[in-house]
Formats: sequence, structure tokens, C-alpha cells
Amino acid sequence: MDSMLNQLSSPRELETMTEGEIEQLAKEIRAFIIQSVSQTGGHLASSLGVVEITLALHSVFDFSNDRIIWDVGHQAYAHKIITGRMHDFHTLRQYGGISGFPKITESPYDHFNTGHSSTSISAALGMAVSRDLAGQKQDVIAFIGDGSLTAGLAFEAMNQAGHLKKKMMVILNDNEMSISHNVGALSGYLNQILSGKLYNRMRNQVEVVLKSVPGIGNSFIKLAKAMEDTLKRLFVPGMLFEELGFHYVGPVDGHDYTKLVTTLQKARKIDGPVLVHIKTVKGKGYKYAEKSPAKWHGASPFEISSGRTLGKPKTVPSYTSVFGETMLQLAKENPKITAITAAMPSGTGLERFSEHFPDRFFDVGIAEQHAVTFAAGMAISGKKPFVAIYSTFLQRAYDQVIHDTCLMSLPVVFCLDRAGIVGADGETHHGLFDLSFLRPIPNLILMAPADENELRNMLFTASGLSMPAAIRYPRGSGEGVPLDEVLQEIPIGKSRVLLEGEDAVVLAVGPMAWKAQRVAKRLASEGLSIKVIDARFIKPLDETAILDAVDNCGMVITCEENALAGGFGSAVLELMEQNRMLTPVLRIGIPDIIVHHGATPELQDELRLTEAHLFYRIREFIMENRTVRKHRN
Ligand SMILES: Cc1ncc(C[n+]2csc(CCOP(=O)(O)OP(=O)(O)O)c2C)c(N)n1
Repeated sequence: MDSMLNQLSSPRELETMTEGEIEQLAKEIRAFIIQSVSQTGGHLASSLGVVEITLALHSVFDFSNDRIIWDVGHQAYAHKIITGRMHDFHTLRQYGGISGFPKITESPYDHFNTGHSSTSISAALGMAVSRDLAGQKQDVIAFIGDGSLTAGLAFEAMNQAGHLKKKMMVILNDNEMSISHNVGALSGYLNQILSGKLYNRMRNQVEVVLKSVPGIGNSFIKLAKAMEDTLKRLFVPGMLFEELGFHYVGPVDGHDYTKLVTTLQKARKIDGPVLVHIKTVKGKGYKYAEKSPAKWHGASPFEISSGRTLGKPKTVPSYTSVFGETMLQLAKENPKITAITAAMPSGTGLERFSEHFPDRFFDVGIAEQHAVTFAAGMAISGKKPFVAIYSTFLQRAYDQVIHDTCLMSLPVVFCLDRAGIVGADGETHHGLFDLSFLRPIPNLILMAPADENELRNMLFTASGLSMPAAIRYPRGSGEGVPLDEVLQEIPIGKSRVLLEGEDAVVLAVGPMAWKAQRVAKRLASEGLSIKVIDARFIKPLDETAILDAVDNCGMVITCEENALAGGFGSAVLELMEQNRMLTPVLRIGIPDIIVHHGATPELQDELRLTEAHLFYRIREFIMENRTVRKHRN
């Protein structure tokens, strides 16, 4: 017999399915997700946790017309599978394949692109307002996790939604996990919310007990009644949301399909903002993911039976792990050092730091803006905070970097992991803009290590600075270079020469510097003598070294994995313009396009950033300009 999943041709068919059929379908969807992600890698645990609620939502609503915004969007695999993308699932997150996140260009069932967290309620409210202005009728739903709810953005949206009183629904998927365990007072609050029934039962029991105490019982009950409002605040489920203007429903078992359907049907009738609180198990249905949901939040290809990750073990340490180890070393020597993450203790490599220095480590939740200003508060009070945030997520905290840190020149160190192309997560996650958005900020020292040893030395250098600094480094393995045992201070604004040459100079940022050095060595066999400089500093630039090299070599090539607009190459052009230099320049970097998802080498190939491309691009540029020069002479 054909499987339920194979037979499903439209989500509308869910409405007429029996409970048993839905149960079977949920099982098949889970098996399909596990099978598929074991091959491609992807966000496993979050998607496994929301299968029943996804089916219930599609049964009650019709998302060819109604709207749903999946917050972050990493949990939307079941939604993708039942909305026509099952047969493309083997291409998930692959070059040219379907995205790991909702994409409005991919399906009419995806209504808003996501990837960064906590945007869903704002977007849903905007849609609800537009709907009403247009006199339309769709239902609008924001689906948000308890982790994503920790961001200020989500609360800003609820604040306005409670005020506007537009008809909209928020589904709060509470699995007590962000990527790691969810943190903070809100998470504690969600844990304490009792069901309505439980509240009533507790209240009745208290009454019975008090009445049975001779003398004080009745008068105490009167007092308690007078304090009802206060007591309610303690016991009524979801009071926080009620006070924000939402009608609170829940908590509901997020794996009980029938209960979910009746709850959604009732909630749908409420005219105004309603929040449905569901409790789910992250990783549901795959024992390894249920046991270690943080580890299985994002999975590399794996063997299903053992949960073992496939592929060769990495021999060269990643930038992330070198960062984590160096932070530990620095913190042992300098008690002023603190470390801050916005819900990414493992992704940023700070887990060991958190174990060794629990008092000096802070996971602030998904709250990048707060993370930065919180660090600034520590810095102005004599601490040396290191804020570890992926390049793409620091975009959230731009004003805090400028207004709360750099304008006061506070000694915060921004550690930007995942700078450059990140691969399978795609357009929302590439770190392609940080050089452009950080470069104009006064007082900020901006560095990029060419290898993991330089990362260590830059961290050490930054630890001694009395002003703000940012260090950007890529995802994945380092260059495999030996690590200095004794950390070296790097003079601020000083580059280093990786190769001497006379025909042209390559000025490169980050690991592009070693790439360029290898390319230049190959070009030497074609008779071209190319100087290669590891810029190290994007700000301040090593002006003397750059101007000398430009003067001596006569042709300049800049290399960076950052947007060409406003990046390192732009900085070099500005320097040349200030010095009236008309030397030919080739800027290699990311053009003004959206870089999609795929394996990093494939994307680098498309963007002509691989060593092979650099070889031809640099050779062509030198040849062209030599011919022009000959003609002029
Ligand atoms: C602004 C931003 N910061 C950090 C992240 C990285 N991130 C992706 S998912 C996630 C946890 C989300 O937790 P939750 O919303 O509870 O969803 P769950 O995975 O538990 O289903 C984090 C921190 C992000 N996507 N966006």
C-alpha cells in the first residue's frame, strides 16, 4: 500500500482524515524528515517537535489564503513537505535546491522569508493591519518558539498588537529549549504556567483546607477573595500575555492532534490578538534528538541507527574552537574578562568558558541588542567584555555598537564568527556585510585574521586595548598553521607581507590572504612577480605599507569575502584617492547580489572566489594592464 504521505496531494485533505490516519501520517513525516536530514544535514530537532501542530494548523486553516510566518523558519520542514516540496527534499540546503527556511519565491504557502529570529509577530501584525485596511478576511498566524520570544523585537510587536487589538494568532511553541536550554526570567515564567483546570483545582483545595481551620478559615478566605487579583497574577495561566492585551489559551499538549485542532478552532473565533501556548518535545520521535536536543538542533549528515555523524573527523581545529580555547586562556590570566553570547554558547565556542567561569559568562537569550549594551555597561564599569555574535546577527545590534559602545570608546571586543560565506544556511546567514557596516564607525579597531594563529594573537591584542575592537573570522576549519604558545601582541594597524613581488600587489583580508599567497606562487611560474599582503587591519589601514606597495608594484588587487560595496577594497580606493593615485585596481569580493545557499566551495565557485578563479582573474588583470601600459609608453 502507498504511504499516507505519498498519497497526500494537498493539505486540504487533512480536514477529512481520521485520527488514526493523522497519527500514521505524523509518523511517516517524522521518518521522512529523519531519513532526509540524515543525508543532507539540517535543522532536525526543531522540525521533529512540531509535526502534529503543523498538521493541525493546515487542517484548521488554509494557507493558500491564510498567512503563517514561521519564526526563524528552521522548524518548517513538515510544512514544506506537505505543501508540495517533498519530492525536492533531497535537495534541502544544497546548491540550487530548496532552502532550509521559508522562502516566498519557493512556494505560495510561504508568506514571509525568515532566518533571523523573533520577526514573526511584527510581520503578522503588519499583515493583519493591511488585511483590515483592504477589507479582507484571512487569518494571520505567527509561529514562534520560546527561545525566539526572548528577543525585544517579539515584545515590541506584542506591545503594539495588544494595543491595536487586530485579529491575529500567535502560536507559542514552548519546548523549553532555544538552541541550548532557554534562559532567563521569561523561560522560568513559562515553566510555571499552570493549566486553567489545575489553577481552579488548587484554588478549591486551598479553600477547603482554610475553611477546615476553626476560627481563622472564613475570615482568611474573605481576605483572600479581596486579594483575588493579586492571586490571579500568581496563578492564572498566561497572565503576562493577558496583561499585554492577548487572549491567552493553554498550555496545550502540542503532540495531541485532536486537542490542537479543537483549540485552534476555538481560538480562531476570538476577535483580537490571541496567544496559543503549546508544549512540545524538541526532537520528538528520534531518541538521540530527544535526549540531546541541543546537539541535534542542527545536524550534519548522520547514520540513523547509531546517531553517528558521517564524514571524516576534522583534523584542523575550527576558528570557533580556537576562539573558545583562547578565551579560556585569556580569562585565566585576566580576571576582568567576561564573555557574552546571545543564545549561542555552543555555536560561538564559549561552552568551556561557561563551565570554567560561570560568574563571568552570560547567555542573554536571543537578544543581540541587549548583549551589546549590557557589555557596554560592564566595560564602562571596568570589565573587559568579549561579545561573541555571528557576523549576520550583529546586524541586529548596529545602533548599540555605535551609540552605546563606540561613541563612548568603550573597550568592548566584538567577536564575529561566521564572517564571509557560511554555506547551507544561505542568504539570511552569510556574514557578508560586517566590514562595510563597521568600517565607518569612529573609534572602532577592525581586524580579520588570516589564520587561526593570527586569531589568537588578535584576541590577545584586543584584550589589552582600552577602546572598542571587532575581530571577524570565518566558519569552519583554520589553515592548519602551528599555534604560538606565547601569545603575541600585534601592533595596531600593521599588516604583514606574505610574499614579496614587483609586478602587482594583492592586499587581502582574512583567509583570502593565504589563498592569494598560494595563487601568487603559482603565477610566479608564469613569470609574474606578485607581492601579497595580509592586511590584518581593515581599520586603521596600514597606510604606509599599502601606499608603498601600490607605488612600487603599480597594480593593485584587493581580496575579501565581504560585499564589495563599502568593504576593504573600498577602503583601499579611498586611501588611494586621498593620495591622488591613479593605479589600476581590481577589487575581488561579493558583488551586489543575494548569495543563496549551498556548499561554501560551490558558492565561492559561482562568485569566482576560488583559487582557480583568483588565478585567472589576477593573471588577466595584470596582462590587460601591462598591454595598456606598453601602448601608453
Ligand atoms: C537574531 C538571531 N539570533 C540567533 C539566531 C540563531 N538561532 C537559530 S534558532 C535559535 C533558537 C530558537 O529557539 P526557539 O525559538 O525556541 O525554537 P526551537 O529551535 O526551540 O524550536 C537560535 C538562537 C537566529 N536565528 N537569529
